[in-house]
Amino acid sequence: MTEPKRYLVTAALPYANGPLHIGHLAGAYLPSDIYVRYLRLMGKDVVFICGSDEHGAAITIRAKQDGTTPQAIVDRYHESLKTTFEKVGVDFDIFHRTSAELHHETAQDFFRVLNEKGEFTKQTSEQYYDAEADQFLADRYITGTCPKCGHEEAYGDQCENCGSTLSPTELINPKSKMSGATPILKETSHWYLPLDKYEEWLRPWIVDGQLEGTSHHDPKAWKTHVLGQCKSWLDGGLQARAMTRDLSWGVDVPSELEGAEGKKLYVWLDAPIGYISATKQWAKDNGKDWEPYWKDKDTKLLHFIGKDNIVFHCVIFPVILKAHGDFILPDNVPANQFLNLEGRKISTSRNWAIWVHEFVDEYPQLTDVLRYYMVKTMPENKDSEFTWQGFWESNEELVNKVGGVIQRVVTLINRNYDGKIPDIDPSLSITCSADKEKTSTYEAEMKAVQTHFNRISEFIEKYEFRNALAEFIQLADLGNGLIQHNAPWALVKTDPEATKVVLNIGAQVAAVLSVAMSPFMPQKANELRSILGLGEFEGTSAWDDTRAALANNKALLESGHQMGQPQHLFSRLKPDWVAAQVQKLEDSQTKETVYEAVKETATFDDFQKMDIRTARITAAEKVKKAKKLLKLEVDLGFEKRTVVSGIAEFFSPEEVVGKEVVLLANLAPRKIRGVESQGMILMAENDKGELDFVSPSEGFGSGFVVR
Ligand code: B3M
Ligand code: ZN
Repeated sequence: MTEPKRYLVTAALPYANGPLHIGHLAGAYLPSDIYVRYLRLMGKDVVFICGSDEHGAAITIRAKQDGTTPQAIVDRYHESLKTTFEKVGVDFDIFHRTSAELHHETAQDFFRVLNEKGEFTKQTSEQYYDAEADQFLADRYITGTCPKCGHEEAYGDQCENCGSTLSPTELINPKSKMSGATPILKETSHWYLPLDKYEEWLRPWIVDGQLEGTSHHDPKAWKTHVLGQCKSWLDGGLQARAMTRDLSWGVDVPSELEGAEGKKLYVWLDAPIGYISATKQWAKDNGKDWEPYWKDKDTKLLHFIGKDNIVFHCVIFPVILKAHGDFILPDNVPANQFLNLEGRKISTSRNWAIWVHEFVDEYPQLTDVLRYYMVKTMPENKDSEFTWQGFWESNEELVNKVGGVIQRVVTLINRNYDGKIPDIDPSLSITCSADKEKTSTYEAEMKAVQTHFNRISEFIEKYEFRNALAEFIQLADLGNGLIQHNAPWALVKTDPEATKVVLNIGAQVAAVLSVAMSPFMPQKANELRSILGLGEFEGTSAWDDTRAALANNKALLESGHQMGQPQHLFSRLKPDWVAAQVQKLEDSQTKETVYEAVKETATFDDFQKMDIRTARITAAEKVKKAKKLLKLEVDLGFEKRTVVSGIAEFFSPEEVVGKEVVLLANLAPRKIRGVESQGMILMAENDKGELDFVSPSEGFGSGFVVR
């Protein structure tokens, strides 16, 4: 394949219905940001597109929950997402929004073109309708039991538990998300995109990468799990999919079309077109032309997404682009899988999540450590897991390995040579392993540096960010090993010339590290640049320059170059930090209510056997040596009973005297701790194990039957 002339990189448009959590970051935003930062440092022409997805059920349902309007929701979260991305260093060229007028126009134009070309079919069908909310229930407006896996909270378009694509009528026990009502079926007509019609070219394009008249891609470069998902859809047979909805929030179907009234574009039709409208807005703002980025076959188009968005980016959006004509198709869709958190699925509703804005506001100095750890545990090919222990260990690794080599090199160069890179005799040999007999030279070590650096590039270009990071650590290890084996603080007394070689290489390693870490940890990279007396990266092609320098045996820091003072790039975290973070997570989660299953059916006769009476507690005392028990005197009006009750952990004797209760009066007497208990007070127990009395209203009277 020829070298692309330009790159267009998109990251999935997050719904503007809530803040960003670490799962989002690991899924689409960090990998795309790293890739783009790398391309920029290679001097490539690249535009990095994102924005908020402001339509769809996610927004309207959130508005309903919060008792506000969809507009208020999207305004709030668009801003919040935008600042969060800035704070965590995800550096889009534009963060647009799908509620923008330019987007509505762009999406409607697409719809018109497809309609005029006859790409849609119009179909009438029965769909679920919520009579209470007066609304049709497509997609996420409806939930029910998944017919494939039995998950009870499956959506009308997808089951998040098993990943199946669903349609609302497949759900068992469907329920409206708007009112909780059981929906009825009602007729409605919509514009459909017959996906099966495009199978003929979709298969060869996805599987072989070849497609006449459009850009090609290398199918070998696609991730196995992405290709696998695509193939399974194709094998399952594609079906027509409705591209419009009966909704009040979204992009209007162009009003001149018959039957357009009350119809909106399907959110998954409008959202990916959001990439195009965002590019248009970016071009407008920067005096550029948007069209080559979307239409020129020399553009490399990449969509970074999470795995639940694969079908939309690999099948539906390509069909829309191709059906429209003029547009190129994605070269790759490097989707990531899901990130779990401390052994469980991330859940926004249960607040089992780490919110990015909260973390970066509380620990701004750890932002890049977060990025580093998120890459280390990135779900590139399978689901992975974030743990605070893992975070802590990653920080240690940065302190020991990356911080370690830099700190020692900078300190020793400052101490021995006033911070100036020493001039060296490259023919001298130095130690390169624990075995002192093994020697190396400046040139050989710099070759090894070059190999690591180039491998980092190769891995990034293959979207293998975890491997790239591992290679980066190996580069730091090379520097550490050199310092370790030569002990320049001692060597300087016996062999000052060899010491210069060791520290010179150490300085070159530090300089290469500053470049190599820049896509992953941009803030720390710039801090390191200033320690080394180098300028910031912004607007430079530092990666390509470094590559060229290493290829031409050119030093990155020339002899005599003045570096700055040593400074700690990373700091240790206390060992109890992990436990504190885990505790915080546990404490902040909203617990899901656990209900006991209803017991086996009892007949009315079974129930009739019980004699339950209203009663009043007239005396109470603790039962000795029994934490949980109170001995109660209970008045039934016609007689008094002694009852032993396991409520002492929740009620004191003083509190319960005078309480009106209900008593199972014909329970066979039993001895408890030597006291005969003549009945049982009925108590309610919640899912936390807390007890409360079941009581008639004050003054109801004792001895009466409960039936
Ligand atoms: N808003 C879905 C999601 O966050 C979505 C992506 C749109 S990309 C065009 O999962
Ligand atoms: Zn399922």
